Amino acid sequence: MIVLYELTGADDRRRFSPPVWRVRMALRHKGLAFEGRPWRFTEKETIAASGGGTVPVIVDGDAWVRENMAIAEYLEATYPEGPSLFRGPEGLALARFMVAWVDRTLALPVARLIITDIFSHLAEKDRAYFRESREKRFGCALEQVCTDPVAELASIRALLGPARRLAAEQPFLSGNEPGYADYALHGTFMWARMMSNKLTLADADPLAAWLARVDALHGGEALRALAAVGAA
Ligand SMILES: N[C@@H](CCC(=O)N[C@@H](CS)C(=O)NCC(=O)O)C(=O)O
Repeated sequence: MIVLYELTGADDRRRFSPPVWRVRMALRHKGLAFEGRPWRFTEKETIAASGGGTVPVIVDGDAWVRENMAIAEYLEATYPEGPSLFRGPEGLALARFMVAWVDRTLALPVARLIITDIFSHLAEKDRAYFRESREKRFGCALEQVCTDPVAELASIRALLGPARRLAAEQPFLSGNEPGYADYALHGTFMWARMMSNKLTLADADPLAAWLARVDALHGGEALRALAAVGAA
């Protein structure tokens, strides 16, 4: 069975990595059986055979695959019989764009908004590593990273504009059916909601309806995970 290493907080059920959520949804989408294995920042040696120190990592028989987009493409190529994540080369291109857009545009501001909440949910053994590495990245104490959460949230909502426009015109970012382009953005909302209550959408926001549609997919995979940690 495929193993997926999943970044977790102190509670094993608090799986919060955005790219890992993309892969979890992709595995469900393709109907593949897998075991999600809790992994923490300081357990680098456990995934060393992947050639890197970040998750997602999957192990499928002898194959170790890392990097969410590479894993999605691996799953699509290796298990063509399951429902497609891309539905052709244009869908693959859209998914690649969506991954790049989310990673380059949204990851940093969302991290700023929720960073102290992330810290508060981490396992004790991960805290010093997280504080040191993120304070180096942001150039200040975690507590100083977001001085104006109201302005940060407004700015994130504005950044979501292109996805909002798509969501107003079609049920999924991938079109009439969900695909990896949807999971690319959905992972960010899983990250935020598993760890914090600060990333909210207005009720009338078309993205709120889109999020509810993706949350309900695959037997309510996302909803179950949120409920398990008291987040939904
Ligand atoms: N480009 C990678 C990014 C992976 C990544 O940065 N993962 C984070 C969790 S969201 C991680 O494992 N970080 C380990 C660390 O910071 O030491 C992908 O999309 O798979």
